Amino acid sequence: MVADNPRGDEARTILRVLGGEAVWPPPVWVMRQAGRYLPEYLATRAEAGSFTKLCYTPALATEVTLQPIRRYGFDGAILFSDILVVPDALGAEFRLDAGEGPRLRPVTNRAELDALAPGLPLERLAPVLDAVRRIRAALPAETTLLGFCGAPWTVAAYMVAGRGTPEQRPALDAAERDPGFMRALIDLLVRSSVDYLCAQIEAGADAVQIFESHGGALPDQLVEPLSLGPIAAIVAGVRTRHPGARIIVFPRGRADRLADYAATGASCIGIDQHTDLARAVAALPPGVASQGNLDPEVLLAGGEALDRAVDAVLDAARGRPHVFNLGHGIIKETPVENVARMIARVRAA
Ligand code: 1CP
Repeated sequence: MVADNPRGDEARTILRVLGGEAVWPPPVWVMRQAGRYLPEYLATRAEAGSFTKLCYTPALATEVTLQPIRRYGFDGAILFSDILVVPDALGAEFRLDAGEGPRLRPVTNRAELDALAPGLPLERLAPVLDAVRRIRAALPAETTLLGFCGAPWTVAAYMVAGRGTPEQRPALDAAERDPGFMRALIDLLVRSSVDYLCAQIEAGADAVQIFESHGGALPDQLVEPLSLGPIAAIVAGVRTRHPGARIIVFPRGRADRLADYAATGASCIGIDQHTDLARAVAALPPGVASQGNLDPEVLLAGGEALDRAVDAVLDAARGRPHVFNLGHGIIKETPVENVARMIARVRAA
């Protein structure tokens, strides 16, 4: 099979699920699977000295992307990078200092927006794209490589505040005070995301995920203009250049609008742990895959509680296209053996 199909698409079970096939047992990967719960990640990060150096040094980004694949044989690898490399490339100066969250130069008005690049300077992301090529070349044929970006609203929330904030208040205030500014910022991020995701696909990403991690902070009336519309524009823009592109949309905190997120053209919808999975999948059209939902706290706890939670996800997803994953990123205190236990149970389904 692989001989007839050098890209190995047929062997890549996540890609088959994203194409609407109910592969069973479901393929598995974990959000933030390359990260601080892994001793080998901590060692590489300490050697690198800074998080941005890890992101922008192709050999290091490749190494940490591959670490969880070597340890667990996940069905998917996700590029080690961050959603904030896009504002960084635009000129907003991303850094992550020890013990603090991410920091950017805040963009709060038209003048500060006009000081950024008018479109994504892709050459500034050349090391990331180089990492994508190296990772694809190093991965087993059956492992799906996922690229990603943040959804415009989620990225804008960091850009306006210059940092993470609990309820995205600075960005919500900006949207209210100056809707024209917010529209222009979102539009820049839509165009940048299309270029960035297409470049990742051209470098070897098999599929891409759009993280709307702060979707839940939006009041109802802003979901369409600031989240659904921009995501639909990215999906359409990517498919103009790559008609078959497989795209996962993760609208965290938006259990109320899952069918609307599916209508953006997404191949798959990520489901957070606060959503009832059976009800969520009932809201999706049959050809649209689902992903996620296992509570990261239960993975942290492990034991029989973990087994029961894994079974509950499997029961709700049985018979439909589903990618096994968490409802959000893995918690850094998670024991490595709990991840092995979870994968073994999924694969025995
Ligand atoms: O080593 C460290 O201390 C850095 C911690 C860290 C890591 C491991 C950050 C800083 N980013 C990452 C990697 C990362 N970020 C990946 C890699 C691939 C993976 O294994 O999943 C991905 C996909 C992201 C995406 C990302 N960055 C999101 C969306 C996903 C999510 O978690 O909701 C968000 C919101 C960010 C911003 C960000 N970057 C880092 C942190 C700690 C944060 C969140 C900060 C906050 O909101 O306060």
